[in-house]
Amino acid sequence: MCGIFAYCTYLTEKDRKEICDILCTGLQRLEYRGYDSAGIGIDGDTEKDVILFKQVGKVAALRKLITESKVNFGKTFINQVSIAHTRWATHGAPSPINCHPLRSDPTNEFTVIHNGIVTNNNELRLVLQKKGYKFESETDTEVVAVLFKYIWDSQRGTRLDFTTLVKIVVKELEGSFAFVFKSIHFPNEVVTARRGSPLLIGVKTEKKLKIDFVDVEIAGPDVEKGAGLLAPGSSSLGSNFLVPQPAGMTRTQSRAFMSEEGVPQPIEFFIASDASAVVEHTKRVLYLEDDDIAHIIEGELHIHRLRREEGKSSVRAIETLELELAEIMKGKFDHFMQKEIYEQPESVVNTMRGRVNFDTHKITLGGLKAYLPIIRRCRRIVFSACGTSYHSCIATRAIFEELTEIPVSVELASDFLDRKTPIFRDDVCVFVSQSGETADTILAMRYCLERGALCVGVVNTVGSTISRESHCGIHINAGPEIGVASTKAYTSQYIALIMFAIQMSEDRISLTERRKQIIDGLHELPAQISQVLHGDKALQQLAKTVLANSRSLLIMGRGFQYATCLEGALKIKEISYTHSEGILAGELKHGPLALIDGDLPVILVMTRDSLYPKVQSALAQVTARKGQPIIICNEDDLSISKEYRTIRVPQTVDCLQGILNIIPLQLLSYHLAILNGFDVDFPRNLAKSVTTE
Ligand code: G6Q
Ligand code: GLU
Repeated sequence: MCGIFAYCTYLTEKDRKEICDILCTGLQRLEYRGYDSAGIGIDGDTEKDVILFKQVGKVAALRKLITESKVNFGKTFINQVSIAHTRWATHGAPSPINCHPLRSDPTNEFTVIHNGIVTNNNELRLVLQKKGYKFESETDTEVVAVLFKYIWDSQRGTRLDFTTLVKIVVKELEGSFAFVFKSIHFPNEVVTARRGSPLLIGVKTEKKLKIDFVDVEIAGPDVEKGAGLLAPGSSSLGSNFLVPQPAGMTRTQSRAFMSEEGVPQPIEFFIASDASAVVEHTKRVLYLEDDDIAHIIEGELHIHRLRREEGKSSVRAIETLELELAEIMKGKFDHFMQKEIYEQPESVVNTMRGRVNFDTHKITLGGLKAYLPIIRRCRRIVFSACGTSYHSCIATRAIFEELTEIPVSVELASDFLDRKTPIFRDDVCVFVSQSGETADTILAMRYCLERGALCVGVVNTVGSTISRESHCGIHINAGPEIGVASTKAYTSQYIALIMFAIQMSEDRISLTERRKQIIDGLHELPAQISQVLHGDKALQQLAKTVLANSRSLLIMGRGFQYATCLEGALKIKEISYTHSEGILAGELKHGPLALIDGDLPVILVMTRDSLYPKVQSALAQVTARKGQPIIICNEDDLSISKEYRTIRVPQTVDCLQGILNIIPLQLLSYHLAILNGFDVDFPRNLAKSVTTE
C-alpha cells in the first residue's frame, strides 16, 4: 500500500538540501498509492549519525517540517544513503512515532522502512523484550529494526556483513514485505529485501550501461539456518544464535556493470515501490523478485537469494522503462481521476493497438498465443479479482459464455480464498488486476498455480507480481492510473476481456457474424466515448441540482448492465462517501423495492438490448412508488417519457454498451465528490494498491 523510496549515491556530490528534495519528490510520485504519514532518514553530520524526519499527513507537510528544521542543508556528501517512506498503517495508528523509518534504538543504529505486514511480530517482540530490548512504537516494523540490533549485539568476535545480517533477520520473519535497511555500522551501504511487496531499483550513470543484467548470488548453507529465534525448542536467543560464515561468492562482471574495468565511476541508485518515482531520474530499472536481497555497496549492486532453488532465474534483467513522466502528471486537469476519465478515448485505443485488425476482423493477443490451444480445451474458466477489476469480469462473463460455450465463474479473490474453492488442472484461471499487486488476487493466483491450473493475468502494470508469476496474459496498456478510483483501467480491462473472448472463439464458424459485429463495435468506441464525455457539463449540473444532498442512491439494470450498476455505485461510494448500491433490476421485487419512495434517487440503466422490456417493467415499478428515476438511455430512444430526467449515450453492440454507460457514472461520482469538497484522488481510508490481505 505504502510507498518506498531510497536514494544511494556513489562518487556523486550532492548537498543535503538536494537529497531531501529528491526524497520528498520521490514520495510525492508515490502518493497515489495511498498513505497516512511520511518520513525520511538521511545521513547525519558524522558517519555514526542518522537524522530522521517524520510527519503525519501529506508529503507536503513533511517537506515543510524538513525545511523548517535547523539542519545544515549546505553539507555535501560524495557517497550517501537515504531512505523515505509513505506509510499506510496496519499496526499502530498514524503518528510521528509510528511513522517510518523505524529504528532499533535511540542512537539509530539500524533504521528500516517497510511495506507490508510482519505477521509474527508479536512473538518476536516478546522474545526481544525478554532479552531487555525496548520498543517505542506500536508497529510490526520496529520489531525488525530491534531484531537487527539484537543480532548485531550477539556477534561473538565475527563482524557480520550487512547482507548476512539481513538474511538472518529476514529468515525470522513471516508475512509480506518490502524492506530497505540502513545502518550506522555500514555507512554508504543499503540493503533491500522483498517478499510479496513490489520493489525495483533504478540505476543512473553518466555513461551508457554495458551490461543489461545482474547475476544472482546464492546463499551459503549456514545462512539457511537463520538465527532460529522462534524455532521449536529454542530456549534463549543467545544460545540458539548461529554466527554464519559469509558464503563464498564468486564475483562476476555483471554486478560491476556500471564501472569501467577497475575504474570506479559515479553512480546513483533509486529504490522504489514502483517506476513512477524513478522515471524522472533514470529509465534503466531492475525489478526484484520475491526473496531477493539486493545490496548496494561502493557503486556495485549485488543480488542474493535467501535460499537455493532449482530452476530459478539466476539473473535479473535491467529493463528500459517506456513510461514518460508527463504520463504520470495531471496535465490540464484538476485531478488525476478527471484526467483519467478523459483519457478513455485514447486508452481504449491503446488497449486494442496492434491486436485488433478491423479489416479482417481478427484479434491477436500475443501474450496468449502459445497457450490458446490449452485454454480452448479447458473445462471451465474461473475469474478472480477485487473491486473494480471484479466488475470488469462480471461485465464480460456473459460474452465469454456466449462465445466460448465454456462455463465461467467470477470470484471475489478474498472470498475465493476463504472458501478454498476446488480448482483442477484443466481449469483456466484468469486474474484481473490494474496494479498486478493486489494481495488477495496474488494469493488466489498462487493457490491456483499450486493446483496446476493454467493462470492468465490481465494487468495494467508491466513487471508486476501477477504479470510475472502468471503463465501468460494480457497487458491492458491503459497507461498509469493514479487516481485511487479506477476509471480508465476498468474500460481497458473490459476491452481486453472482450478481445480474449473473441480470440478464444475464433475457430467457431457459427459465431463469425457475432464476432464481426463486436469488432465493428470496438472500432466505433473511441469516438462514442468522446461523445459521452461531451455531456460532462450536463452531468455536473445534474450532480449539483439533484444528487448533491442525497444520502443514498440506487443504481439498477439487468444483464450486461449489472456490472455498470455495481461499478457506478462503487465509484459514488468511494469518492463522494455517499451510500450507493448497484442492484439487478430483476431483484427489485425481492427486497430493494421497499426502499423506493419519492426521495431516494434511483438511476436506471435502460439502454436498448434484448432485456429492454424487462427494464421497462422495473421503471414502472419504481414510478408506481413515486420514485423519480434518472434514466441512462440511448440518444435516439424516443419511447421514454419527457417527464423523466435522462442521460443520453450512443448505442453500441449489447456486450460493449457497458463501456459507454459507465462513463456518465464516473463523471457523476467525480462531480459529487467535488461538490462535497472531498479529495477525489485520495479518498479517505482507501489505497490504490492494496498489498495486504
Ligand atoms: C476502485 C479501486 C479498487 C480496485 C481494487 C483492485 O476504484 O481502484 O476497487 O479495483 O482494489 O485493485 P487491482 O485492480 O489493482 O487489483
Ligand atoms: N505494517 C507497517 C506499519 O504499520 C507498514 C505498513 C505499510 O505498508 O505502510 O507500519
